[in-house]
Amino acid sequence: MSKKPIVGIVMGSNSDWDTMQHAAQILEQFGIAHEAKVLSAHRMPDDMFQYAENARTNGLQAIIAGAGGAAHLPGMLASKTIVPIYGVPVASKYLRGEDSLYSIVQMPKGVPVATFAIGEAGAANAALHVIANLAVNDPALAKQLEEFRAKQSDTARSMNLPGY
Ligand code: RP5
Repeated sequence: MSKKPIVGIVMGSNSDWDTMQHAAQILEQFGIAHEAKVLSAHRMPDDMFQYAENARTNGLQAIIAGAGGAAHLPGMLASKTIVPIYGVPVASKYLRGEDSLYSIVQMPKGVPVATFAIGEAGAANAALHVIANLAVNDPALAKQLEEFRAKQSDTARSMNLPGY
């Protein structure tokens, strides 16, 4: 993307990319300038704080943060910036992402993280939610989102079941 990013997609490890790429694909599809990078809360905490501290001045309007296991990245970003954080629990090896979900969703009162479903649906929906928020003040984007939803409805309507 050559335009200055307005949405950041960050994740704890490149092993999260299989999941998080679904957020990137949606933003790409809607033509939203974004960046994607590994930013680990535990392995590179200073970088994480710097990213959060500079997010607003760098022009970010939303940050989609994915992590698995002890998934502290979304919450810690939220503690350092008022840019809205959209948390995506990545499925973990042993607890299949329930640990990630609980780590992200149970924020203390006053420091919110909008938390989505575990995995691919959560990543895609986080991006769609960012788009819905941007569309509030962007009629062209709102039209695009309406069209996306209408197409989805058509697909569901044309679904057939074997024998019916
Ligand atoms: C978390 O630990 C990452 O978000 C990832 O989901 C998980 C495992 O990371 P790797 O060991 O695969 O790098 O920090």
